[in-house]
Formats: sequence, C-alpha cells, structure tokens
Amino acid sequence: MEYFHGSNVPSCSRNLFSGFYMAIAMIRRSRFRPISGTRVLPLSALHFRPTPPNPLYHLTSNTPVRNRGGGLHGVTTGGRIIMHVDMDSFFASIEVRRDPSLAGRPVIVGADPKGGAGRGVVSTCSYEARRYGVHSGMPISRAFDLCPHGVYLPVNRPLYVRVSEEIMAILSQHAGRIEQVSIDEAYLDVSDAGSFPAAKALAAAIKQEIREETGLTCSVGVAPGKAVAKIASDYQKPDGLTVVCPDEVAEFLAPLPVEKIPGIGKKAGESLRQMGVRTIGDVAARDIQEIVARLGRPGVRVHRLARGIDDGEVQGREGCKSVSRETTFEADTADPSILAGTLAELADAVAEILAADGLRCRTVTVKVRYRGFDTHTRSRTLPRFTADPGVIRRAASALLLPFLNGTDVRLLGVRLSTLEGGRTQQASIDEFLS
Ligand code: DCP
Ligand code: MG
Repeated sequence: MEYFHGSNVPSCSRNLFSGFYMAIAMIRRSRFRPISGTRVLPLSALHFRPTPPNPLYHLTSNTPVRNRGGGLHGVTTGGRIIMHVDMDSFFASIEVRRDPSLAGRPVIVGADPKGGAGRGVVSTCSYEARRYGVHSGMPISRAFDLCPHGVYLPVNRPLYVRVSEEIMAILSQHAGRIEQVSIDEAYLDVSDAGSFPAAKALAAAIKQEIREETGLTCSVGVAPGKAVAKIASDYQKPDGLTVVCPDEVAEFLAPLPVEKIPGIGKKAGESLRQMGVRTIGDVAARDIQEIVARLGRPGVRVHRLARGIDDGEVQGREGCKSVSRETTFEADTADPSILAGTLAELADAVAEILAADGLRCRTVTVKVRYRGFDTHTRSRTLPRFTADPGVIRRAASALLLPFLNGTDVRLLGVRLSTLEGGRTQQASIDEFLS
C-alpha cells in the first residue's frame, strides 16, 4: 500500500534503470573526495569490473609480502583482512527495484506522513531524498516539511528480509567467517585472500555479483580490522569501494570527524568537541586518560582505534548469542503512541531476523534510554522457546509499559536472547549494549 506519490515533480528520467544509475553516478561524482597525501584507494571508477593493477599498490608495506593475490601487486599484512559490506539506502533501493519508475526520485520509506500530520519516523530514504535533508530516524512530519513532493512508502519488512537473506547467502560463499550485524550489513573475514589487492578484487567481484543477482548496489570497506572496515565502507557511499591497507590506517583515520567512529553519536561527539577534540587524529594525540574521563570505559576502545588498534574478531555462528535492534529518536519523545509503535516495529524486525536465521528465543529484553543517557532494561523469560512474532511483540509491549511514564525517551531497543536452533551458514547479531 502506497502512502503518497508526489506528482508535481517530474522524475529525473523516464528511462527506468538508466535514470537510477545516472543519478547514482552523479551522486558518486559529487561525493568523490580523495584525501590528499593518503594512500586510501578511491576505487569508485572501477566498480563492477575486474580490477586491474593499481599503481598505488606499488607503495610498499612494512609487513612481509606473500603475494597470493593472483597477479596483482602484493601488499600483505601477514594478519587479518576484514571486509564490511553495507547496502545502499537498503529499503528505498528495494522499493525502486520493485517500481523502476521511482528511479531518481526522492523515495522515503517509513511511517505514513498523513500530509504532514503523521507520527512515527523515517526508516530510510533514497540518496535523492537525502539532498533535501531527510534521513533515517527523522520524524516523518519533518521529512514531509522538507520534501513534500517525495514518494512516501510504508515499510515492507518481509520483502526486505527476503532480499537480505539473498545477499547474506551471496556473502557467505565468499568468506570463511561472516558476521551479519543488521539487515543490510555484514563483516567478512577474508584473510584467506592473502593480500589486500586480492581482497580488493574479491570485493569488486562481490559487488558485481550482488548487483547482478539482486539489482542493488552496496558499499564495501576493506581494512585490517572491523571498525576501520566499517568506516571505510561509509567513506564513499553509495556504491563505494575503499581499501585501507595496514600502513594507511592512521593516516586514513586522522582527518575524519570523531563521529565516524562506530558508537560515537552526536552527544559523545559534542562532549569531545568541548575539550577541543574534533577529529580521530585529535583523539590519538590525547592521553587515553583524558578520553576515558570524557567517555567512560568505551573511551579505551575509541582511543585504541584512533591509534590504529582495531582487533575485534568477526563473530561467526558460534558467536550468535542474541539478536537485537535499537533506534535513537532524532527528537526525544514521551508520546506513548510513537514509543509503542516504534517498539512494535523493532520487535517485528528482530523476530524476522530470528526466523530468517532459523532461531528461537526464550528471553525478550526491552532497552530504554531516557534523555541524559539514563539507560534501563527489562527482560522477560518466556515459558518456551519461540520465533512467533506475535508472542515476541506482546512480550516486548508488556515490558515497555512501565517506561511510558511521561519521561522523554531518547532510544528504544529490543533484544532476543537465550537462543536455540539456527542454520549453519550465517550469524545474525546486532550490537545491543553500547
Ligand atoms: N533502518 C531503520 N531505521 C533506522 C535506520 C535504519 O528502519 N533508524 C533500516 C532502513 C535501512 C536499513 O535499516 O534501509 C539499513 O540501515 P542503514 O543504516 O544501512 O541505512 P541505509 O542502507 O538505508 O542507507 P546507507 O546507504 O546510508 O547505508
Ligand atoms: Mg545500508
């Protein structure tokens, strides 16, 4: 069911898919910002083709060369090579795939805007809509103010879960170990590729396969660790491919704003800025004690990452202990209908991830963060293992009730744990407690 189709703005192109890809290419060009003086490889021009040797790879690494890269210049780490894959404007791109006449138009997926009076939030939007300032988590009424002629569509989660499964199945074929961290995002341990050039070629091949199989684009980061790979996948979105070799990590990270560090949101970023720390390089230059004094214990991880230490393991199936999803409201809210509606969406989302992974759970936890980072969780153990979305939703709703007390809420989350069952290939685990 469609909410609203803006008709007063012509689509960029009547030519179905070509309009979409032209628009993507235009955005890609406008975002292309190579960092001068670094060896981060801007590879967007090479998408979907076997990647020829890149002269930048002549740069030597300070680690031994094994050159198992199949003819590419070998820069190897002797250590891990991690790939992070993140689909571009996932829900919106699937909607465009379903209705190619939407290509090039501002497509907003989320709650019904009801002509500007709607409640609820934007799930995601196309890159065309982002030009109007619309983004995930924004109240749908605000999105409507910014982009009244946009195409507003409801969330069709079962469809997105099916596409997600197809993508994860493709990724599973290319890595010994894969960790799915959300519906459209996964880490792959591709150390077996043997070298960064070989991993780059693998990333290009994966991008091509995903596009051919699903018609969708993704962005990929390749790096020696998970956090840098995630930052790298975001670096040239959409349709990006960014490789950060081990000896490039510090140089790559240094100029980036601290908010690029996974887990650093607006609040923590602001707190760091108050002490004159704006970039990841600024974090690295400070004493660890100063950063910990600001951020608490997570400051240790942040400081280590800023210094290029990025050693989290890709968690395979055996690491899957819970499935979770959370959302931060752009504006804190105490409105019970928004809170209950968002919680129901989160419960449905985790139930679908659980089912997609062939798992059942016995524990449901709801997490609420009030204004000022005051965080609470409530859990319920169910009488038996279940993957029934109705049971999970009802349990989550009951757990939320005591939190609907008029206090402004900043973040809501739902976690399913005490899991059993599961398929052998994929893991599905969202970071829950930050
Ligand atoms: N999502 C959501 N609510 C949010 C954030 C995301 O429902 N607050 C959903 C919609 C997204 C999907 O999860 O399509 C994946 O989230 P991403 O953060 O990866 O966002 P996108 O894939 O949409 O865009 P990007 O190209 O920035 O990755
Ligand atoms: Mg994405």
